[in-house]
Amino acid sequence: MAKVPYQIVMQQLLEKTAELTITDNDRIVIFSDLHVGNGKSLDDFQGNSDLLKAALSDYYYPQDYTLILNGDVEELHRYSLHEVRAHWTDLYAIFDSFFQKNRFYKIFGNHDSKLFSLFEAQKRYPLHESLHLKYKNSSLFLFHGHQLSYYYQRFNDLMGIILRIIAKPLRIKHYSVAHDNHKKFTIERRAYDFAKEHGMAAILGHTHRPLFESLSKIDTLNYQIETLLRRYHKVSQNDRDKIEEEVRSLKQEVDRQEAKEGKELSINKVYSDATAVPCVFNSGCVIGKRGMTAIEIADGQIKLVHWFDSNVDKKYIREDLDNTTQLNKSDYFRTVLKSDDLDYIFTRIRLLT
Ligand SMILES: [Mn+2]
Repeated sequence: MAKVPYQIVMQQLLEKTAELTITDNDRIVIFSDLHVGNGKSLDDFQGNSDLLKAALSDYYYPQDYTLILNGDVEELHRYSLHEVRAHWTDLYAIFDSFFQKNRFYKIFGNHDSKLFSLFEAQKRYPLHESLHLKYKNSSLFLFHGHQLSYYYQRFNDLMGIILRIIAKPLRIKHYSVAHDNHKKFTIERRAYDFAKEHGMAAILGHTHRPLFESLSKIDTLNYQIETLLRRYHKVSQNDRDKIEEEVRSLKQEVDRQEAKEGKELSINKVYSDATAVPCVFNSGCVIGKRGMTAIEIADGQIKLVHWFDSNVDKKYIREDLDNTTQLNKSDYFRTVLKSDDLDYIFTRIRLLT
């Protein structure tokens, strides 16, 4: 079959990528889409900046994690690199501490792609377009994700101009693919096809929608509902009442999520007649209203985690005590949303592709 442009772009990306071999002793944390600005009121990063700094310096750094930033770190469509670096010196000091220990990788996205054309000395850190993590005989391929869209390849420079000229004076906050469900889906679907074709796992950002094993939050909620409904007829009346209650509350959560995000197109729904291959992961973003998400790889496992400030969000403290831990004595918490063994995931990818 003839290759379409994004497949050619992705193939080249894979061929020229930097490689990093990891073992069960390595710990990796991946954040993407920080969109760091100038610290003023329109800076999308401002809201969770203290949360990120605390998570990095008080949790990931002391636990020997390697930090990977998977694109859209600086918001250079709106701000100059100079004003970003001048304001967030403490954040760069934290990046420096990881870098000095040789535990720092920076990948660029579409909002910070300007860095690529700078002289090495101006970049501050080596800059990658992608990173190939080799684990045993398996591969995790990290890239920001804008490479999967024609639109961003062709019009990225124009978008920068539009944001500077129009959005900034009108005080429009973050404008991105994050708000367009169809664009998100196209990118996820292409990531899925690419990863599946190569028998690898893809880890991206860009859409701001967290994915784990190719499933979104709504997919996961729907799976939970399915599982409960299958059990319903096999259990006692007493348990049925409990199941009914649980199903109603999950359904409410699906409705809330859809009201917020719009009805989503999902990899899972398109492939509803087949089993979704667990080959796409997305770290979400750092600039969420209720906190930030990240992907962790440690001790042979991969996890999707959510960090939040208990003054902003109490949901997980109420509901998910087992998976939620407090950061020292701060107001910050980390909750594990999903986790699985890498060996199990790669066995499924191998057998299902
Ligand atoms: Mn992006």
